Amino acid sequence: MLVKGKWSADWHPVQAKDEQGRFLRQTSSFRNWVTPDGAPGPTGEGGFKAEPGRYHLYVALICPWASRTLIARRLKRLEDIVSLSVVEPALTDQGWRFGDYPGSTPDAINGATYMHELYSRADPDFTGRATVPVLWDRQRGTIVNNESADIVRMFNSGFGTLASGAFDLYPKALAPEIDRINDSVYPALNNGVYRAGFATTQKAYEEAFRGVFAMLGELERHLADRAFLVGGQLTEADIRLFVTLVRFDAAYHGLFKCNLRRIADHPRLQAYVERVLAIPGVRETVNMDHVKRGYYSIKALNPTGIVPVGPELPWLKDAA
Ligand SMILES: N[C@@H](CCC(=O)N[C@@H](CS)C(=O)NCC(=O)O)C(=O)O
Repeated sequence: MLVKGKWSADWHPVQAKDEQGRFLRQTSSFRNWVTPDGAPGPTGEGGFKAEPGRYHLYVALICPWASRTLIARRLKRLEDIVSLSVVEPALTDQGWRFGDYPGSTPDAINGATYMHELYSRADPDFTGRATVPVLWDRQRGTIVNNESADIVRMFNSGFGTLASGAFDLYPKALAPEIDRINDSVYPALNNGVYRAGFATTQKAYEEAFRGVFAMLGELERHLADRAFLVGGQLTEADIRLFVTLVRFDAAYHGLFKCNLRRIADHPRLQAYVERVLAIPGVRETVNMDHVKRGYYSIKALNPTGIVPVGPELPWLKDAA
């Protein structure tokens, strides 16, 4: 992580934990918003007007949070408006690195080798982890926002008429229900799998494990008479659930010890994953090689770095 803008090698994925051994995720620290006219958004300051070619998105294909933003960028047809860099799948001793691993790109905008260079460029005193995703402003040479939930909403409506595509990912009428679902799916499942995987006590692990499978059961029931989570249409709630489900059998079931059942054992969730994957553009954002290589490179959980060959995922072909 960075300490006052300098890289500190004293890094460990389970470093942040509470006194019960529970994994704690760092809160995001850049919270400005791109808006059609540059007015301030719900948090942060103004001055970030939507303009073609001004903003750049940094992602890791292993990362579910970054993948949310990648899907939203594609569905809102912002690929020509917001450019993209993809880091290599394995976290190095200096965090995310740009390179030539297949499916990765160099940093054509800032010429950085490591993601942390962008954080210290944006804030020379930054202390914290250099996480993805990052939305970068080329004009002001700084990070606009590093919170995926915000970036998804910015891509949905902050770019005004520069965005197109048939989706409204956060329709006003559905917002309360979307927020309600997000608020229960995030702690129990999206972050719950990490809390199981990075727990350092049996109690913390079991607590997270139970939450994960209770939520999967609840969602399996919820989807009995619905194609999507809210309002019969794809919304951000689906994007946020999908990125976790699509990684589950290949990464969380084994490495994070979430092994009571697979998604493949939940017929409705399995069909739901396939339904979302069939939406044009979504499949191209999923790269299972990056996902497996990335998760299984976490040394604290897998010291040998050996990447399992399975499981077979017939419903998913690499396309990214
Ligand atoms: N709140 C952030 C979380 C992002 C996050 O935790 N990203 C992870 C990858 S999945 C990361 O970059 N970790 C690097 C590190 O912790 O050093 C968001 O949703 O955007």
